[in-house]
Amino acid sequence: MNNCPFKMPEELPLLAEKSTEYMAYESPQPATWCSGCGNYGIQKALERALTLENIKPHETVMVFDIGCHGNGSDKINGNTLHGLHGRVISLAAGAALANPKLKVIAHGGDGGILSEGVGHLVHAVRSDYPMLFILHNNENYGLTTGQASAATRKGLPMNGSPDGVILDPMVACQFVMTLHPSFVARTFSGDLHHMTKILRAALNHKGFAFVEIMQVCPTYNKATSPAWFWDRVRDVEKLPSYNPTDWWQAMKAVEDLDKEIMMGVLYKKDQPNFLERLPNRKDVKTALTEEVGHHDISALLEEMK
Ligand SMILES: Cc1ncc(C[n+]2csc(CCOP(=O)(O)OP(=O)(O)O)c2C)c(N)n1
Repeated sequence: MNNCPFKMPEELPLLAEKSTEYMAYESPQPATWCSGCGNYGIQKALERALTLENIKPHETVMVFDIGCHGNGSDKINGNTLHGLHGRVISLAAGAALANPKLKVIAHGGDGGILSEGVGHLVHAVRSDYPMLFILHNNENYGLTTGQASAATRKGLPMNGSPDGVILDPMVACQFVMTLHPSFVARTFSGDLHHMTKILRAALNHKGFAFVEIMQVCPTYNKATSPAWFWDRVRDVEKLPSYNPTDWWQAMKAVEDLDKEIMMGVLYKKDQPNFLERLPNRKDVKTALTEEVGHHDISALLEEMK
């Protein structure tokens, strides 16, 4: 068992040179998460990934769902906003389609995204909207104090289900794989280096990049801990014959969340994204936001009287 697995991140020297830019994402707001919460690392990894990809705060739109992770909206500098619980993907997709020149990043929890807003996830994957979506999977509804979500492990006593959860958990990556996505990745909130690498890959994907971050929740999720994850996570990049363009191989890799948890870019394919497929946007160089004009409709309104 590896309780304190220190890894020297290979981006560190590069990041040191970029320290001023890295600081551009720092917000003056104090963090309000519990001690040991995975959200600290996730936010830091995102700041690092954006900096290393030379994306400036003003070039981003970061949309947060309602939840513990959503409290990150004022803890990072950039164009940030909060949506309705479970509906973050549709809000972010609107921004991504209106102005594809911005880097749109949506954050959601397993509670809101795998239940209330699951329909939005389904159609965002099918549509291949040009955006990054980060699933903060702490396997419970954190902000409302630890109720079972669709991702909570079977048998675990939770607030609201003290005798233990009676259903099998939904495996988020497996569910997304069935929708024939263009990018699926999984990483772990305890591994800043791996999260940064995966978020960088996702930021470079032109369609809907689905990134699940297995997130420790020391307050409400007693099933997993950093040590529990370190014992189980396996990087597919280190497997001799892993091919992330092989849908069947990815389907098999994603299913186990108990013994060997596969991490990395699990599946990707290149295809025209939603905007590239739209016939009426073909060869259009401007963004919708640049095409907004003022139109006088008073005559039309008069006609309708
Ligand atoms: C439509 C709607 N349903 C429920 C709520 C109450 N609510 C707010 S946050 C939250 C829990 C969020 O859990 P999750 O999405 O997993 O995010 P986490 O807090 O774990 O990061 C709930 C149930 C709400 N605000 N709106």
